[in-house]
Parts: sequence; C-alpha cells; structure tokens
Amino acid sequence: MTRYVKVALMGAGYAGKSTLIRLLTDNVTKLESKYKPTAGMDCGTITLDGDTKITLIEIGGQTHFEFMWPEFMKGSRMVVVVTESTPKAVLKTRQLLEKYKHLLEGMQVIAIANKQDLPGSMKPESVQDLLGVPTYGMIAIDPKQRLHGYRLIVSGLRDMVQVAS
Ligand SMILES: Nc1nc2c(ncn2[C@@H]2O[C@H](COP(=O)(O)OP(=O)(O)O)[C@@H](O)[C@H]2O)c(=O)[nH]1
Ligand SMILES: [Mg+2]
Repeated sequence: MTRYVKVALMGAGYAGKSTLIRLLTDNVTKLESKYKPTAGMDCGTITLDGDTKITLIEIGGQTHFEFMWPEFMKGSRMVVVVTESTPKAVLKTRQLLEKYKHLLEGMQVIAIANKQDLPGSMKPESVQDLLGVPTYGMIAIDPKQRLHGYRLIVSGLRDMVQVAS
C-alpha cells in the first residue's frame, strides 16, 4: 500500500515555492483554475520508492490565505520554509516563523535560502543565524539543483523513511 508523506512549503509570496515544487516533482497539479504565480497553491509528488510518495504542498504567502495555514500544516511530517535571500526578505520570513511558531512546534522544520544566484544574497549560514532553523542554499530555477533539493527533503525525512523501508 502506498503511503503518502506530506511536506508543507511555507513562505512569503515570490520566495520560489512553486518553482521548487516544479524542480522536484514531475507532476505539478494546479489546485486553482485561475492560477496566479504568487497567489495560488501548487502541489506535487515525489515517488521515493514503490511504497512511499512525498507530497509537497505549497502554502501561499499572501495574507488572505493565512487562515488556511493551520489546516495545511496539520499532518505534515516536515515544514520547509522557503525564503528569498535578501536581508529584507529574510527578516520578513523571520517574522512569519515567529507568528506561526505555535503551529510548527514539534515539527521537523528546515529553511531554504533561495535565489542564491542573485547579487546581494545572504549566505545560508547567515540566514540560519537569523531564522534559527537548519538552512540550506538553493537556486530553484537551476535544474542542476534538483538532486540537491531532493536530498534536503529526503534527509529531513530520513528517520521516517528508514522506518518505511
Ligand atoms: N533568480 C532566481 N529567481 C527565482 C528562483 N526561484 C524562483 N525564482 C523566480 O521567482 C519568482 C517567484 O517564484 P514562485 O515559485 O512563483 O514563488 P512562490 O510565490 O513562492 O510560489 C518567479 O519569477 C521565479 O521564476 C531562483 O533561485 N533564482
Ligand atoms: Mg506559488
């Protein structure tokens, strides 16, 4: 029987969540017919082995979606916080983390410092200092980063995956 492991991608609009889902999964489903890049929600599936599939779900960063966040996070094995790597964006992400701390309690949380290709990007280590969760650099528009991204997700789920295999 196939088991689905839910991973929620959280972060401000324009951080790169949909791009990351597109990078890591082949079958992106648009959950909204009138999809707008930063306002909709994407989800996609990674097949880990015959028995386990990872479902990546994007939690839209726009304020009018925030009421749904608790619902989305419920049942997630891991939350991946995606942020742009400018100081301003990272500080905004820090506020988001602060605001939703209660939802993240007891959950595996990692952060992705995306858009490392842009000038003026903070290094992942500096982003980690501000966010207080394990943080990894990423360029979600670069197909060469696919394996790197895949590893981040899978190693975050390692405990669970070992149990599954
Ligand atoms: N330069 C650069 N642009 C990116 C990167 N990742 C995403 N983008 C762009 O950022 C914009 C917002 O991305 P999107 O995935 O829609 O963000 P979302 O609102 O978090 O889902 C799009 O134009 C992407 O092409 C990256 O690593 N580098
Ligand atoms: Mg999006």
